[in-house]
Amino acid sequence: MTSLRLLLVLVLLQFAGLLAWQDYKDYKVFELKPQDANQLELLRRLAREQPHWDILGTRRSYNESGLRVLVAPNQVNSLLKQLKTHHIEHQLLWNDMSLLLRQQRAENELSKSRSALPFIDVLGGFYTHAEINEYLKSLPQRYPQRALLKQFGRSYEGRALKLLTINNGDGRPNKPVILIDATMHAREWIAPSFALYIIQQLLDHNVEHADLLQDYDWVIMPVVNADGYEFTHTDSRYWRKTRKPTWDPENIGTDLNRNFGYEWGHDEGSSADPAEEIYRGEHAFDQPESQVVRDVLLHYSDRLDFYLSLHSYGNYLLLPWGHTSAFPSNYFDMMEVADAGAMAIVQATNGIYSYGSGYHLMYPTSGDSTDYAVGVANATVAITMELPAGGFLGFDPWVSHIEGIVTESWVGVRAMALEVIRRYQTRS
Ligand code: 0X9
Ligand code: ZN
Repeated sequence: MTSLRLLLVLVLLQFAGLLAWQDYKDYKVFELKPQDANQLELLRRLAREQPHWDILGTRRSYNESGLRVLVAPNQVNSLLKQLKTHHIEHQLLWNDMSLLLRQQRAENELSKSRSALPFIDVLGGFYTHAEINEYLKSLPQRYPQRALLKQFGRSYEGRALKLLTINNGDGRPNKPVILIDATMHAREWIAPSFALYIIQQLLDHNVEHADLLQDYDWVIMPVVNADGYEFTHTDSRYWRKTRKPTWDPENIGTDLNRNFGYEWGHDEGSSADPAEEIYRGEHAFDQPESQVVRDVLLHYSDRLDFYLSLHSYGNYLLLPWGHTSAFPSNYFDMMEVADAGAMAIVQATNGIYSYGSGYHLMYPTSGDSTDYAVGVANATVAITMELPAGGFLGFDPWVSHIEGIVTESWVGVRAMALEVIRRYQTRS
């Protein structure tokens, strides 16, 4: 029966694939091993100049090994030439990405078919935006005193952007707020899974987590970039940006995390070129999805103690600022919060997170959401959490990895929230 089902899923996927799915046939994955800061910088430059080479995350390390680059078959020769010219060590890791993606899709579909909407098994699959919304819609009925579903707007393609507020049902209004969003970047699939896991923890284990809900309301938005995220399920697994066309007919999409209106538009940390993955848009907030996050942040700005934006990957807790090497005035308070999270994780699982300013630790960003949260929306603490890498390119954990990642991450978020509560709860 199981193998018959698997076969059916594979046939259906094959059929769907004919319609839209980019199958990444013969796309190769190379591991690049920069030996020093100069070589790393060179790779970052190449990654920007060669949008066809998806050098995924020119961050400092990938599990302490190299950087991985996904290249189309017709780009392989030019990549190899550059690597040779600059003496950059490298190794072919995978010859045909389509095989892996097909296996991952089959694993996900089979695993998801075991639960029926509106119930979902967060640990048993990656869900689409439509499925997540259906699940979210069911929560206020199931938890009438404690869960409230809100909508601040729609995506460019018209998808409803939902957020859930969770409280302990004591009826006390306007408590200070812990606000979490996820999936600003479409391909970072572990982020919405983790947001859903947090929702389930707070709703189903409310007695165990009474300390988190006593004096605080939680506001959680699992999918910000709904169009991009849906596109990664239906068309192209490694899409990052939104799906709104740009002025350039050749290139669709804007990086939402470069589109926020605080210190927007610097060439250090964002790009004016729609071909690039960090394209910032023509104006700050010219994307409906960043407008929604802006409006949510501003709505809660008089009581926003903690804003957490979930991304992947890299095991980082990144603090503002992204746009300058300087630090916000309460930087060291934020560091204590990050420290609490990192310490809790290392104790629980030996997982290692680095924490500090995003500018210094990862790379500069102009127009990111945490800079806006602190610079304009009055957030006391704002952190970008880069969840652990998974799967082959970091963005693509297997279903079987979800549980390990989200349970570990929850230890960290719980500890950070408790530290925020300990430090700032007098506001309530
Ligand atoms: O580039 C981003 O938007 C974030 N990284 S990701 O790999 N998820 O795309 C990092 C943003 C955090 N801020 C800084 N690094 N300054
Ligand atoms: Zn991201």
